[in-house]
Amino acid sequence: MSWPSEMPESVRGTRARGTEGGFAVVPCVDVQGGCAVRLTEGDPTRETVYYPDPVAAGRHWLGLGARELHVVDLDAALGAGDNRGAIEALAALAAEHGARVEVGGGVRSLEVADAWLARVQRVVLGTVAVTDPALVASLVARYGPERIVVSVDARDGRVAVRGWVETSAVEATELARRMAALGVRELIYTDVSRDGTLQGVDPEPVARVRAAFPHRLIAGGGVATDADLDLYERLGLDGAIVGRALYEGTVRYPRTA
Ligand code: AMZ
Repeated sequence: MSWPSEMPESVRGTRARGTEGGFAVVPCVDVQGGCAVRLTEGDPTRETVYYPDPVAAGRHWLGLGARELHVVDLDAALGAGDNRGAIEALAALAAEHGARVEVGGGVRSLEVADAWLARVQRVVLGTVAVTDPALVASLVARYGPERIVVSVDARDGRVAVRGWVETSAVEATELARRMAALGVRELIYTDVSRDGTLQGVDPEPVARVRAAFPHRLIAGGGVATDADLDLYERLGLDGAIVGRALYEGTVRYPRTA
């Protein structure tokens, strides 16, 4: 593996922080039943459809200058089919705009990861970080840490898996440490109980993960206003993935400093 855990803290810190210049705000396109949606607290029955076609959602954010899109196949995460065709079309559009795409949801085998990584820049791994860490390590070894992102989605401090239907016994901070030791260099941390609620950010859990993971850390949700983005930035995060607040227009996009 190219990132031994014995690497001195100072080197890891330098390498990990600020390498991509500034705090990133990444629009999220969640896909369920072929539509671009947002769920409330990840509950598939509490769905708001924002665009009937994910490509239209992508066109909107790319048209506003997005350099990166975070795309989730919710049906695949929930084990209820998939939206591969629609997401491939969205990825093709992003490529035309020179924008980077990361895809998560149902990436739980080498074959699925290989298929996505032939089409998009990065995959996002959730469930397998808990159930199959050896797969995470082999993907990092095969593709390099810049193409493998791990999503730590927590409910009351414990990691939620399989479409957030199950809550594992593993603590978010413990998983963050384990992933760093495996060579993972970017995490997305999501507070499941705030996702899609426009309640605003609870700084404590994310600050604990910040302390546990000395590399690139992105907040996966919970943003309601520009003040939440400022708070994440002050906590030392490298960016935030924003869904409902962007679709509802409660945060500015693009964000100017
Ligand atoms: O909203 C949900 N119920 C949900 C969701 N957004 N469930 C999973 N996910 C996302 C995770 C991560 O990006 O945030 O799916 C990905 C993980 O999927 P998997 O299949 O690897 O656990």
